[in-house]
Amino acid sequence: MSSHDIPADITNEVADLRRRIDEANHRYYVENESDIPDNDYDRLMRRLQALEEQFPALVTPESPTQRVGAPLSGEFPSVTHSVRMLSLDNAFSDDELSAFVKRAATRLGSDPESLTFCCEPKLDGLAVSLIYRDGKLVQGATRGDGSTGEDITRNVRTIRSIPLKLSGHDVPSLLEVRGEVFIGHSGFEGMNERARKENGKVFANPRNAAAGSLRQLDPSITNDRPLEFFAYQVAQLEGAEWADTHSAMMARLREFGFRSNPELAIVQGASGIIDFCQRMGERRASLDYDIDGAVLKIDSLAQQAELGFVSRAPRWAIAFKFPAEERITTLNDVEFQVGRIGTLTPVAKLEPVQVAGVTVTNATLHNMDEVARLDVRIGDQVIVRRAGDVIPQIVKVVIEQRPDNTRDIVMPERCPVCGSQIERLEGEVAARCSGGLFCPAQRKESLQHFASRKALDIDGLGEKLIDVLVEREMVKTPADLFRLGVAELAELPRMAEKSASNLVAALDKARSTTLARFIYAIGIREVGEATAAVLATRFGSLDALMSAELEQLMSVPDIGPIVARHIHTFFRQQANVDTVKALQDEGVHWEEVEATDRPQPLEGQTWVLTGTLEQMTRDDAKERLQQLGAKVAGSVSKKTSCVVAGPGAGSKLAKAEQLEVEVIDEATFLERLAGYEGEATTDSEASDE
Ligand code: D41
Repeated sequence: MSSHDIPADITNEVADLRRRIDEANHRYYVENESDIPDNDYDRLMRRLQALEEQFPALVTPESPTQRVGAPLSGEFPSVTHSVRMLSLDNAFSDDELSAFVKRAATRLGSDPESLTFCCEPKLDGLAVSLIYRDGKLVQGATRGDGSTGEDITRNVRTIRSIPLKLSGHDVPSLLEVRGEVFIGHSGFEGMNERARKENGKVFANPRNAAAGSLRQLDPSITNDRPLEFFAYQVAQLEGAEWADTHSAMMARLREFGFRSNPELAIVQGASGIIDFCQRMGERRASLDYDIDGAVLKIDSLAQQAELGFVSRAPRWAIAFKFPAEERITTLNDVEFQVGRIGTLTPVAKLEPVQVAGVTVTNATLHNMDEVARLDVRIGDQVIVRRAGDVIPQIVKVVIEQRPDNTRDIVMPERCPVCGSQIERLEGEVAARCSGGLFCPAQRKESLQHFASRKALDIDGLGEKLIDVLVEREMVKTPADLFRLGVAELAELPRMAEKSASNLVAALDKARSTTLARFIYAIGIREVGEATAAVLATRFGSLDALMSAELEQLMSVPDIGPIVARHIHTFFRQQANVDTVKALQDEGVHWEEVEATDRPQPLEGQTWVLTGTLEQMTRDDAKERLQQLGAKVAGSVSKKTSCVVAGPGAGSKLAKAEQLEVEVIDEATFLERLAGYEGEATTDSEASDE
C-alpha cells in the first residue's frame, strides 16, 4: 500500500501524534519540565506504533518511534569534517585570561574592555557534530582528530535532547551543529545503580560512561544510557541568514529545538570573563553535570572571522581550566610496593574519596624522604589532589586534625613479597629488596617493563596476565615468554584459544625490534628510552656495548659516571649476559646500525612537544627526535631549541613566545624530520661503502 491509499484521518492522526510526542519530548528533555503524565505519553507512543505497524508506508526516519535502529556490524565508518573541528587553547589563571583578551584586542585594534564575550561552563563530555539537511538529522559524528571522526549517527539519534527534525520556521537547507554529549550526575547514579543490580558494567565517572555509551555498535544499548546534549556552535549554515553574534546563533538553535547551556552569559572585557570563571567555580558543585572549567568566546562573528585561528585553535576563544581538585580523607594504612629493581615504594591506602570525578583509594608517597617531608602518619587526615587524569598526590597533612592514635610509617626489614633482606644504599633515597629476580614482585615488574610499549611492545601481555604467569612459574625470565605455547596459554583464567594465539602472534612480532628498544627493555638501572637510543647509535651493536669499558661509556654525551657504572656492572653479571643470550637464541633480533661518533643532526638541541599531534603519536615524535640526537623536554626554557605546537597548546606556547623560542606547527615539523632523517640515512649509507 502506498501512502496515497491511506485514509486522510489516519495520516492526520499520525501527524498529530508525532507532534504531541515531539512536544512532550522537547518539554521534558530540553526544557526540563514535564507536563504530561507518563501514562499519557506511553499511550500516545503505543498508538503511533500501532498505526505505523498497520501502515508501514507512513514510517519516516524522523518519527519518534524510530530513534533506535539496528546494530552496526564491524566498526564505525569514518567521516571527514568539511569544516575542521578546532580545539581550544587553555588558560589556568586570571593573568592568562587577561593576556588572551589583550592579544585579541590588539589584533582587532579595539579597546580590551569593550570586547563582548559569550561564556559558558566547559562540560567534561565528548564533542560531536550533527548535520541536518532540510531540517532532518542526517549525520552525527565524533570529533576524532578534528578532521576525521567516526560516524555515530545511529547512536546520537537515541539522544532525546537531539531533535531528529528541526522545529520552528526558516529551517535552513544545511545546518551543522556542534556540541557536547555528556551524562549528568543524576542519570549517572541511576545507570550505575541499575548496572550493579543487573551485574552490568559500572563506570568510574560520567565522562567514561558517556564515552563508552556513545561508542556502542548496538544503538539499543546507547538508548538505555542517559546521554544528554548541549549545543555550543553553529559550524555550517546554508539557506538561512547568519546572525551577527554567536549568542544570537545559540538563540536560533534553541528555536530549532536544541538545548544550550542555561548558564550561558554575555559579559564585557577581561574583568567580565574573570568574574564568570570565578562564579562557575562557585557554582560547580551545585550543577548536575561535571565541568572542568569555562569556555569564553568573542561574541561577534565578524570579530571571530577577523581573528581566525593558529595551530588549530581559534584566537577568539579560550578554555579556562579550574585548578586541581583537593579533598580531605583518612590515611588508613601504608603498603610497600616492590618495583622492577627492588625499590620499595610506600603507597598510601586511603579511605575512598571522590576527587575530580574518580574514587581515589591509593596515592603514592614516593619514598621515605617524602614521608618525612610530609610528616605523615597512619591515621592522619590528609589532603589529596588530582588534576584531570594525573595520578593522585598527597599534598599535606591536616596537623590540626591529627588523632591521638596515629602510627609511624616504618620501612619493613624484609621484603613484603619474598622475605629477602631490605637494603638501604648509602647516598640513595630508595630502599631495595635484595631478592633480585628471585623476588616475584621484581620479576613481574621487569617483565612488565620488558613488554611495555616503549620496550618490546608486546600487545596483549598486560599486568594481570604477567601476574598469573609468574605465580604459576610459567615464566621466570623474559626469554621464557617466547617459549609459551597457545595450548598452555589458553588454559589460563580469562584466556581463550583466540586470545592465546593472538598473544603468541604478538610475541612473534616483538621478536623483530630495534637495538635501542632492546637496550631499554632489558632494564639497566637509570637507562631510560633516551639513553638507550643514544647508546644504540654510539655503539651500533650490542656486543660493542656489552664489552665497553667505563671510560668509553663515560665519553658518551649525556652519560654520567653513575649511569656508566650501572651499564658496566649490568653486563658484568653472568645472569644478565645469560638473559641477553637466551633472548637472542629465542630469535629476538634487530638490524645492526652503524656506530657513529659523528654529531647527530640535532645533537645538543632540546625540543619541546606541546598540544595535540595529529599525524603521529607524541611517543613516535619523541623517538624520532631522540634518534636524531635531540633531547625532548617537558617544559620550555631559554635553552629550548624549538617547540612543536599542536592544537590545544597552552602555557608552553605562551612561554615560548615570551622567550622568543622558535615555534613550529606539525606540518613544518614533519618536513624538518624528513629533511634531518634524509641527512642521517645518506650519511650512514655513505659510510656503508
Ligand atoms: O563545553 C565544552 N566542552 C565546550 C567545548 C564548549 N562549551 N564550547 C566549545 N567551543 C569550541 C569552539 C570555540 C571551537 C567552537 C568547545 C570546543 N570548541 C571543543 N570541544 C572539544 C574541542 C573543542
